[in-house]
Amino acid sequence: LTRSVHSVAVVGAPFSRGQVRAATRADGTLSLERCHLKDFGDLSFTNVPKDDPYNNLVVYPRSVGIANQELAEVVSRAVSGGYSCVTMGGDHSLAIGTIIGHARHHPDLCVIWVDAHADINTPLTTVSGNIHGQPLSFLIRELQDKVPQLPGFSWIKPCLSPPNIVYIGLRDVEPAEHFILKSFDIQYFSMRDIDRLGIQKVMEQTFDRLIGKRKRPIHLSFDIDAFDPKLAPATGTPVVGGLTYREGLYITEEIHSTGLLSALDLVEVNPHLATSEEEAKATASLAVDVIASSFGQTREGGHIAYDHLPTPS
Ligand code: HAR
Ligand code: MN
Ligand code: MN
Ligand code: MN
Repeated sequence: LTRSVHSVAVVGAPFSRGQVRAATRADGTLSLERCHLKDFGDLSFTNVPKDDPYNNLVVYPRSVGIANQELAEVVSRAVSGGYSCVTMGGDHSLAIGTIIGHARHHPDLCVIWVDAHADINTPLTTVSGNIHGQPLSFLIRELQDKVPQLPGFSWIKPCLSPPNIVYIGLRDVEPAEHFILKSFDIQYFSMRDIDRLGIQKVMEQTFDRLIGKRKRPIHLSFDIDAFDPKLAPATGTPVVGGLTYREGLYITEEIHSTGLLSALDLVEVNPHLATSEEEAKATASLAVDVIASSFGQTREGGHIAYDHLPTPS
């Protein structure tokens, strides 16, 4: 049995300025079977002093902008070097940098966004002011006449179009976000859709839409808050009624099976928000399971140690 080996780059991106509460890279080491791991280390970001809110509302625009610019460089280097790039966050504003960096090498990429939230507010529709609720608004070409340029964002080149994005797991979508999803015909599978269709049909329809006509690289942006808060309590904006462990891992197993996964963000894991050591550990180990499963760890078991049976003599 031959099994392909993946070269995986791991980037730690402890962003926290896309939201008010701090977030960090999940603790612990990552090891993946059948993968060559290259640790690109943790990026150290410069927090820009005097980073006044845009419109008195959108917080830390310059810090988020520059951090993403640096992250885009690293991701684009990793992907050009033949690696699949895993970025461990950090808040979801980092997807601005990872997707732009990824798209520099693979302009035809598609995005599967697994999240309780749509993260598609514009700086003019946001209520919270947090940029982690807005990343997709900066990335979608067709939306740009509705998006003001934030300080620190002038380097950004939007690289996505609505047909190349599918959401899974939504259950906390604001009115303006819902309006955007509907008017730009962006496909989403809410938790209600998962209840209706089952996760298997959801994945079939996701792939029909994104890679049915043409194979292309997949960028998986996985927000740990897509899971039910019972499973992933150590996160900033938990929402009841989320993915089960089995649904979550089915998503990543199916994505691995396509052979097209090219970059993965694992975001919003924040051990500081856990109320106990167990909560922090459970959330971090769930994040590791998501990553491992995305790169080929299966629940039915892999036979890495066994390629023949002992024979009685
Ligand atoms: N929609 C809300 C906002 O715009 C909440 C966003 C929460 N974001 C994340 N990322 N945790 O998914 O602020
Ligand atoms: Mn998110
Ligand atoms: Mn979320
Ligand atoms: Mn594989």
